Amino acid sequence: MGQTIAEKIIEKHLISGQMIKGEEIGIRIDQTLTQDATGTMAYLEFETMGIPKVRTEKSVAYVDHNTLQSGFENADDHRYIQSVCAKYGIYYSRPGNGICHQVHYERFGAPGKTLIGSDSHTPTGGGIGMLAIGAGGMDVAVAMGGGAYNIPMPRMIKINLKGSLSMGVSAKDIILEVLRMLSVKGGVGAIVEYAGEGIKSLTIPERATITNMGAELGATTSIFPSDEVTKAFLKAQNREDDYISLASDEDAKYDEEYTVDLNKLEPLAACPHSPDNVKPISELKDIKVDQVCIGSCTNSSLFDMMKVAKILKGKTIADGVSLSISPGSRQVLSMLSESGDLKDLIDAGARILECACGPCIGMGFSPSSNGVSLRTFNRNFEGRSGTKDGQIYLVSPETAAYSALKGYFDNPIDNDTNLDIIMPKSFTVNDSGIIPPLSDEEAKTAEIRRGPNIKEFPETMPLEDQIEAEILLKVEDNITTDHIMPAGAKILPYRSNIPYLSRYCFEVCDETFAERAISKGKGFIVGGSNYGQGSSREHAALVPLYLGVNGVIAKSFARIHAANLVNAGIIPLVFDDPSDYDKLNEGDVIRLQGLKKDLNSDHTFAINTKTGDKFKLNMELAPRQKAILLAGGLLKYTGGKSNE
Ligand code: MIC
Ligand code: SF4
Repeated sequence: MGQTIAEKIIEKHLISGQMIKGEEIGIRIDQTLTQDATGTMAYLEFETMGIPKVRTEKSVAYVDHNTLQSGFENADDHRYIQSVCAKYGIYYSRPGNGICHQVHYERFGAPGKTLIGSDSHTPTGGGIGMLAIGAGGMDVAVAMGGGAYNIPMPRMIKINLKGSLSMGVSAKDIILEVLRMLSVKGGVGAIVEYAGEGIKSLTIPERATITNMGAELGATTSIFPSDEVTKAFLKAQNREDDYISLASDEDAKYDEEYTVDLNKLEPLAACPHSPDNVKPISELKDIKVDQVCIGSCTNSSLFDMMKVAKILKGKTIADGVSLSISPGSRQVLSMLSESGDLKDLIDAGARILECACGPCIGMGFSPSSNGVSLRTFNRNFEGRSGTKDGQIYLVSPETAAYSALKGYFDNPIDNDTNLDIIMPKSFTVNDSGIIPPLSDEEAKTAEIRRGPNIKEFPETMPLEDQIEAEILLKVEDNITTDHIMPAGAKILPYRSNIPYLSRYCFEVCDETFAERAISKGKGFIVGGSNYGQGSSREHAALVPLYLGVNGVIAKSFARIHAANLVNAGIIPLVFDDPSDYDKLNEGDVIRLQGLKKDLNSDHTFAINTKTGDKFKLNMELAPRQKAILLAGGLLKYTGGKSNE
């Protein structure tokens, strides 16, 4: 039987399990990436494994999130990461060199390879035909040590792209349309493959925009074929040798198929506060705009920036608008300065920020009270911008640039600037922002440099047979890891300091949560469906662990977060009957008994000691995950196995 692109890559990398949908498989990982906000923790975890050198083909540590350095904390963490890289054979991408996903596909990614990254937008690499998956830091640490990465074998979704985009309609509008069709839950447990004649006209940066926001579908990853466009891109990056051609077989079987007619597509926006709350720009025309931010790993390529420069050239942004532009990488910025496009951006009134995540993760540039902010980013969750009432709309670079000029939403198709961009035949390659690994000899004497902001991470514990504890918090559907463990300029510097971070846990939902959890010393969280969507931050599991949370009961979980909970030794429990959610209240006490035995039968019965209600909870976990819970978390499980 024919295979999909993803199935071909998985088969080549399969270490354990069978490629049967839903069953756990283990795959060999060729490359890993980390960024600094999750990297410090991932490397602390890697260090506990006692392995002398990474066992991947290539591992890269990027510094792109915490570049504010307002205190010693960030700079110390960066120094720690750099010293770990020197010691363990890892490439170090310095602050200012660019956003991990953008730099990775420019300089390291390769079709047919597997990549896991401690960042949920790692699937950006699918734009060049990589099987690129976001994971928690512990999983990345294990992969760096040569261990398999385990996922349930995904189902396959095919999206046919028909026709070609009209002027002013963008790759961002394609993925927004897919989000409108499938929702933030539509991709859970699936790999999304793009096919059809429409892909030929899409450049690599456009494909990367689409695979990047596959994370917002909840998908395991998204992938494009590797074709002549991929080859030309790699050649232009001076990496032609990394090219292989990759396509699905004609008789490949997909579980779901959809078609997007590019000819009919119009510019779209994801409205507050969810990436799937999508509306046509034509319906938003009268909305006044206060702020426009162009950049992030979704839309910060040279291709995007050149389009923006064409729109802004010779014009000035509206009086009431503040415009920020963060180019995705040093290569992008350097080429913009060579071509003169940078001058057009500056002269139009843009504030040029450094090549980093910046406003996307709330590192400055928070909107004014109730401010309307148009962003080319990928997430518009409540509070993520740094203000609770910021009205964040996710749009294409074209919509962002035209609207910055007008001061109101402006539809790119109502404008006539020629936006045809010819991709360069060769990019300016200057890898001075990347420090390669040391030789084995030099690495022996390299020292790890730890700063005082690095605190112990909480000890994970083996699953208890009986848990009786209060429901500390009940939250609704689609709770994000930004709700559970917020980021932003004030807190992000403390990603290696779990005790400090814990004060802010669930702050957006309930400011009293952390204090109450500490005083009780144990408890449950009850969630709706898709609990833990969004970021891969394992802090959203480690912090609740520190606060004493024993289990999370939800209608369903997002993939990376569920894995992070298990890795941290917290049991994820799923309502067998979702209507039982309605019968639970904060303050109710839940009793679970005989959990260890019940783990074998994939379900248990819980008793609400307040109401006497009995309800069924599912624990459909892979045998490996059950063993992790019994061992007391992934590191203990891995340590135990290596001592066997
Ligand atoms: C995000 O976009 O939310 C982040 C910040 O990049 C996260 C990682 C993190 O929380 O450090 C992600 O997407 O995984
Ligand atoms: Fe950085 Fe934003 Fe991309 Fe996350 S989504 S990696 S914060 S640019």
